[in-house]
Amino acid sequence: MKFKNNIILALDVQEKKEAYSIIDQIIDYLDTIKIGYPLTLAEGPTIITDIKKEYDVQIICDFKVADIDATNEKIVRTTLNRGADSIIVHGFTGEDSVLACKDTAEELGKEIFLLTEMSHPGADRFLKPVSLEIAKMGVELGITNYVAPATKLDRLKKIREIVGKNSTIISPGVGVQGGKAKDTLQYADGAIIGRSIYNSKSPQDTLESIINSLK
Ligand code: NUP
Repeated sequence: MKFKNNIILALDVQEKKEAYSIIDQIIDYLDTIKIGYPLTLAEGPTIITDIKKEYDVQIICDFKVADIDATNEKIVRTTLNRGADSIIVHGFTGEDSVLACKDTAEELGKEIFLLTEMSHPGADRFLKPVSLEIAKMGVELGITNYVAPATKLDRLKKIREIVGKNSTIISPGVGVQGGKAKDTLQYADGAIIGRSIYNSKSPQDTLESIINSLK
């Protein structure tokens, strides 16, 4: 998966009307939208199908799948059948859980992103000690898409070293959480940006200035 302007919009608004209004403002600049629980639980899972029908975009569902293999399989299948192109899954659950996601996505001709370390400060306690191992497990399992934090560039760099230059890394934490798009894109293929765009007075102007800052 490639991302126009190397930016992915995290669309964590909670109303369809607002979601569409934001997409309308950024659609000339971006081709990938990340939808998570905030919008899906507020509007129902048909929102995935609706956005996919209405706009020519790639959808990444950020459901951080973290269950046993049998349940993961159902979550991934249902999400991808709704129209998502890919789904984010946790790695800390281990090999069987992650493989269930990978196999299901492959069967449907779609993709998973493996979440390694997270961007928020709290992740340092439980995830940081194992996140490089999670990335290594991903490589062993043949996974080529990863999520790693824009707020911790040293960790992002290490994860890039582990997953190799041919893997795809998408990176949240740019903007409100403190990460910078240009720094992040030294190591990542896509910067995930939410609040700084959708809470801005002009999502289009904000996005344009972020894109200009990459030059
Ligand atoms: O480690 C992660 N950090 C993170 O912020 C993993 C994530 N999936 N996210 C998500 O990225 C978060 O749920 C939100 O949808 C987006 C960042 O949004 P913002 O901080 O730019 O508003």
